[in-house]
Order: sequence, then structure tokens, then C-alpha cells
Amino acid sequence: MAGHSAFTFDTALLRAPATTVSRGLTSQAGEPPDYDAVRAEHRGYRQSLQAAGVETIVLPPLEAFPDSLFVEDPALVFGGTAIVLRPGAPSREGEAAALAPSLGAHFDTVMPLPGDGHVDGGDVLVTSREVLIGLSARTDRVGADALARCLARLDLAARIVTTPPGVLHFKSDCALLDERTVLTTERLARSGVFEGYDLLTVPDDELAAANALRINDSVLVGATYTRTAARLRAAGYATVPVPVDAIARLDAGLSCLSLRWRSR
Ligand code: CIR
Repeated sequence: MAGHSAFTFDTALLRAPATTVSRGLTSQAGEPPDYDAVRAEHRGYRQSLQAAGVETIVLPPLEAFPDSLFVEDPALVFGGTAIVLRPGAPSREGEAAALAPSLGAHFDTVMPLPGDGHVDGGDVLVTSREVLIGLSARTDRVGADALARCLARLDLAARIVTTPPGVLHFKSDCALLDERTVLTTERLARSGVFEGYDLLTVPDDELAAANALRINDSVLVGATYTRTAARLRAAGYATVPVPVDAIARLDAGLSCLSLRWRSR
């Protein structure tokens, strides 16, 4: 992917949380987050993107889809192209059709994922050299193969890998930090998928910190993950703490809340 910087962005698309957000999918016991808390975190996240140099577009809420603020999952975007995916959770599948018209306003080409397989964007890590597609409970082999073929048509190399058992999305456990470095959990690092990359790991008591987000010169990190932030700073990265306690209760982190691209 020569000339393509996988973390330089000037635009991000977000979707405002619906008042139904507390009915979003979660693997966690306990009270779901309330709408006001999620809305406040969403605003903070948007401000962090803006401070990192990104213009934000916020789509209206979709009350029928409690998880629709996690706009990363129903699509994948590059330069002039958007690929409309097919999310693997039945309650989220309709988010793709709802998002497609908005993508048409910003991308020259909007292509649907062919076939009937499933892919969540949270399972797709774009690095400077390849696109990693993690098989998971949401992303199946048929979908991953179809996406790899779409990417080949765009001259992008794809590699299909495995998400550790019990982990929602491949990117729940990793984030790109720079052209050659990935932030990851020990369990994902141990699987060997990042051979050839430099790795920085999160402490085992901050696993959710691995869903960080490099944007331009900043690395956004969940505000409670102070030890991960310290490791990142010691390695020379400029970290920005972003409160995510409420959205973390819906199994989400920082990449999930936006689609990012470079328009110029
Ligand atoms: C879900 O289970 O689909 C949502 N509650 C969380 C989605 C998080 N998205 C992401 O990691 N890309």
C-alpha cells in the first residue's frame, strides 16, 4: 500500500447515539449504560477527533438500531471507495442499508459486500502494508473471502487471520500505532498474526485499552487505562485520554465510533 498512510485522516463519520442505546448488545453482566452517559462520551470522542485535526460529520440517530453509533461495523472506507459490509449480529444487519446512502454522499464508489457472508468492520485492521481480516463470531469465512476479493480489486492485499476465542472483534484486541507498530493484547500477540510488525502490549488488567485509535499525531486511549497510556508515552506516542466507561459496557472502544478517511 505504497503512499497510503493508514492513520492520516481529515474526515470522520459518526452516528449520534439513539435513546435506545442501553439495549445495545453486550456480553457483560450488570446495568447497561444510560443514554445520557453514552451521549456525553460520544460528544467527548467527537471533540477529541476534532482536536486531532479531523472534520467530523455526525449522522442522525437510528432508534431502531441500538448499536448503530458503532458506525465502524457496517462499512469499510478507503480513499474514494466505501464497502458496505454485512454485520454478523442479526440485530445489526439493517445498519448497513441505513448507512449506505450517507456513504454515497462522500465516496465516488460504494460497493456492497458480494455474496451472503458476514463481516463486521471491527474485525478489519488496515495497516500500511495490508488489510487484516479477523474471523470471529461476527465475521465468517465466506464474508472474509468476499471482502478479500473486493480489496484485491482495489489493489489492497488482504490476510485472513483468527480472532482469539471469546474476543468480540479482532480490533477489540489491537490498534495500529504507526507504519510498523501495533498495540495489542498478549493473547493476540501470542497467536503470531503480527509477525514482521513491532508490538507494544497492554497490561493484562487493561485488555480493553487495546482498542485505541491512532489519528494523525495522536493516539486516543480510554481514559481509565492509565498504565497503557504510560507505556505509549514511554514509547514516544502523544496520548489523548478519552472517557469510554459507558460505551465499554457495550463491549465497544475507540475505533468503533467512527469511520475515518483522508479526502484530500
Ligand atoms: C456490538 O456488540 O456489536 C456492540 N455492542 C459493540 C460494537 C463494537 N464495535 C467494534 O468493536 N467495532
